[in-house]
Amino acid sequence: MTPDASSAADSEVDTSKGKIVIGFSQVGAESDWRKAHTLSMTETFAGDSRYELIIDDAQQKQSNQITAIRTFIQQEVDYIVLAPVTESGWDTVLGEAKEANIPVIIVDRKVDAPQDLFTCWVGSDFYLEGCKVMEWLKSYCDAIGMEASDIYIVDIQGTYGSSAQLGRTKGLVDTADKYGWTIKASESGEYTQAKAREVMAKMLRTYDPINVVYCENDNEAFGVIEAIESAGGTVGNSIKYGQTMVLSFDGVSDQAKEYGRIGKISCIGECNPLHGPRVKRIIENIEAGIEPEKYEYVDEAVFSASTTVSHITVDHRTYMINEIN
Ligand code: GYE
Repeated sequence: MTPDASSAADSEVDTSKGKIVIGFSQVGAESDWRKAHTLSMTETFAGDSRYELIIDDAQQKQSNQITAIRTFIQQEVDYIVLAPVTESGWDTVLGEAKEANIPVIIVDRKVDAPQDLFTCWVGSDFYLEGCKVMEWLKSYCDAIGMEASDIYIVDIQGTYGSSAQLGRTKGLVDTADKYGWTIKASESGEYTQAKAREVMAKMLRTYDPINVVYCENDNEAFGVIEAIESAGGTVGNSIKYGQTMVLSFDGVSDQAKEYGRIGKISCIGECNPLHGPRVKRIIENIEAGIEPEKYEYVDEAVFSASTTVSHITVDHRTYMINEIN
């Protein structure tokens, strides 16, 4: 934790210096993406003496997030920033923040609460991310002459009920339906390497063949690769010749980039965690009397080291496939 960031447990917040006090309820630290997201927030605000950032780590529990928000309300913070673990279950506590006249900025995953209960949301289009990676798979399979009937996919899902899981799973399911692919199994790896490894090891014992593993984040991909390799398999693009293809999302950590470069992960749908500057811009606009956009989507790329597919199209928009750097 940085010098200017304090814990929600310190219930006294000093507003006397005229600082803008932000209470940030973070989901946890389950993945490299999440750590980069927290760092983006601390780096953005800790270096700026006009702000005080209070961070609460909810350790994946919505009940902890609700408690943190109630503490922020008691502390009379100026803004609440919420990175919600799941979409549902926020109406009551957001109503309390509204009652207290504290603007609530939602980041990353969405809430399914009525729109008047929060100020705005900024994050990624998770459904689009899923569709992009699956369109890459379609173009790749066409290029190597792989029939739909020869593709056997398993889905290592994210935290159930989170926008990232719901959107990425739907992107997979809709595209698989469109092209007649079989999804043999779906189970949550909870966005962690350890859980994904365990789930994949079980799937390898239960289903045969599996030639594509759709991991809903990079940390899950790391666990999946360990499971496949320790069962004697190899990962890569040569699914025609017995390899298992790993697909994933984020593209944030050095390890994910390295795996992308050497082809252990065949395609990565970028998910951008750098929300600190975006939240700051939103707050500065609100302070200046400018109403923020209700929903702000971040533009994201698709990465693959393979040059077999140069571009894909989703919903009439074309995306170039980028090299990983
Ligand atoms: O992809 C995953 C993380 O909600 C976008 O959560 C986020 C997801 C991200 O733990 O790595």
